[in-house]
Amino acid sequence: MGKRSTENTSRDWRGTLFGALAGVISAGVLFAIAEFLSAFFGAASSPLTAVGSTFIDFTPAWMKNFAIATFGTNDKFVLLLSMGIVAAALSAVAGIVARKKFAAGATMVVAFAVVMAVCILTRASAGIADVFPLLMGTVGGLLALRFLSQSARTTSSTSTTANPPTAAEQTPSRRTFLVRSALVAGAAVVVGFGGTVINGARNTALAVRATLKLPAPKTTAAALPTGVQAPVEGVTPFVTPNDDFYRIDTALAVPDIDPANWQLRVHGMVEEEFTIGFDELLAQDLIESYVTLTCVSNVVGGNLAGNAKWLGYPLREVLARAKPTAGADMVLSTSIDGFSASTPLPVLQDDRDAILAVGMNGEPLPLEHGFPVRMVVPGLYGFVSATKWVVDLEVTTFAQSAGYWTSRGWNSHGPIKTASRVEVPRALGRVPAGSVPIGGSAWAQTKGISKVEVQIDDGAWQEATLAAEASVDTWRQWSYIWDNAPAGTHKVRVRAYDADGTIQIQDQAPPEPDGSTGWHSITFNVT
Ligand SMILES: Nc1nc2c(c(=O)[nH]1)N[C@H]1C(S)=C(S)[C@@H](COP(=O)(O)O)O[C@H]1N2
Ligand SMILES: [Mo]
Repeated sequence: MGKRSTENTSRDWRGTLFGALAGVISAGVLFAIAEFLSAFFGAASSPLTAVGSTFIDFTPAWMKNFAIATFGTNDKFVLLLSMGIVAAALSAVAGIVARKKFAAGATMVVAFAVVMAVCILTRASAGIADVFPLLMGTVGGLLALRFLSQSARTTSSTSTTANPPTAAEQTPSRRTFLVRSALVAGAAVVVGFGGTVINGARNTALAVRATLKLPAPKTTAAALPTGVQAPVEGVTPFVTPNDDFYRIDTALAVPDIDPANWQLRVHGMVEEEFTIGFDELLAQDLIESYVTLTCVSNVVGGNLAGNAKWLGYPLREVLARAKPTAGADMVLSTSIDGFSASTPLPVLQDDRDAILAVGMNGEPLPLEHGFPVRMVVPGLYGFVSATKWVVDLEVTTFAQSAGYWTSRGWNSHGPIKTASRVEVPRALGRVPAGSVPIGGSAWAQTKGISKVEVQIDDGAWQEATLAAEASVDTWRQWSYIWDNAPAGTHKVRVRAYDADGTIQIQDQAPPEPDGSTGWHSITFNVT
């Protein structure tokens, strides 16, 4: 190989790299413009949100399961990161193609834009105007691609001809390309960042929530008995602060609902169809109660559970007003973003505190937890009961209709299974020898916990001390002091009994399709 051809190869390689860079930066321009404009057109017009949401909706149950089990409440971050990587790879290819033949690369970009437009238009709350930001972004992205791919093209020599590259095609153009790339990329970052800031500033729900005063409940929650918190340092707080409350939903962009425009439609198999607005809802007799929410995706020992003091209006009153007709056995609740849950009708009519919640731990619901109104139903996993941003209740039948996750492989009815977990010591933690405090939580919502037992290594099961019970709808803490713990690696296992004396299921089962089972155990070191 002569020196000449080696140079050409390295120039080709560099040209390809520049083409790829031109593609990625142009995609950045596309998304920056689209996200910026979506601040004015509404979240439904954001291509990133629409593509991600569409992806979530088509995610098979096993993958959702895997994502939540692996990434927990970081699942959305991982999804966005993966989307970013795929988008970068595709746009790099488009850039490489565009450097050789602009029309071909541009066609690829337009094809991606069409796919994104379909994602936008098929979302629950989208209208035709919602493709405008994407359209403008695509125009901007194509202009950037043409500009940058031209610059990238001149950086490689015209190696197919015998003519040596002219000076203009060589050294200066490499710098030119990099400078132009940096300028375009910088502009995209500024526009994208500006869009994020404006988006935050234009969030109506956030602004309204900040000054919203909720009425006092007609029926207040009984004061927490002393001793609901097990006397072991490191056990989960009995009441979960709102900021620490687990969040699980399919909403990539948190719905921005102005309570002034919020309405709940109650219809279906009822004698009295009606809609209720936010002010009217607040004017009803509200009740307050502690309820522990649990996610069906929680693995044995997992932390997808939280306990809060909820304020809201009993769903049994809502249904009493609507008067379900004979044969109805389910209420399909739907959120503004299209998520839905199927709740057995009798559960919403019995005397448990199933509510349309407006308050959480003394504040209006946080945006991520359903502002302005969500459902909270003691005893059922969230996926069949806890619809956030709820706007529609349809009284129907299980035979006729199905909730969001039910049509994706999960059960239609979702009673919470009795569970218990060890929280202290931490798994693989180190504790000093002697008297070792052990503690955790257990739950059997609507029934209550009657007994918790622990087993150290392979010893006999010992009864733990139960903390005070706040209500049968909340979790209950337990503790156990292991005296004279010898140094070494040890295992502790826990199991709970509900109020009927039924023992928690021992067989290990994964969350899908109706909740995990198994006795939790952890290993720790006594030093
Ligand atoms: N609108 C909407 N509501 C939803 C969901 C959702 O994806 N969208 N997820 C449900 C699930 S699976 C659970 S476990 C609870 C979680 O409520 P949290 O995020 O307030 O803890 O919300 C439920 N309500
Ligand atoms: Mo869930």
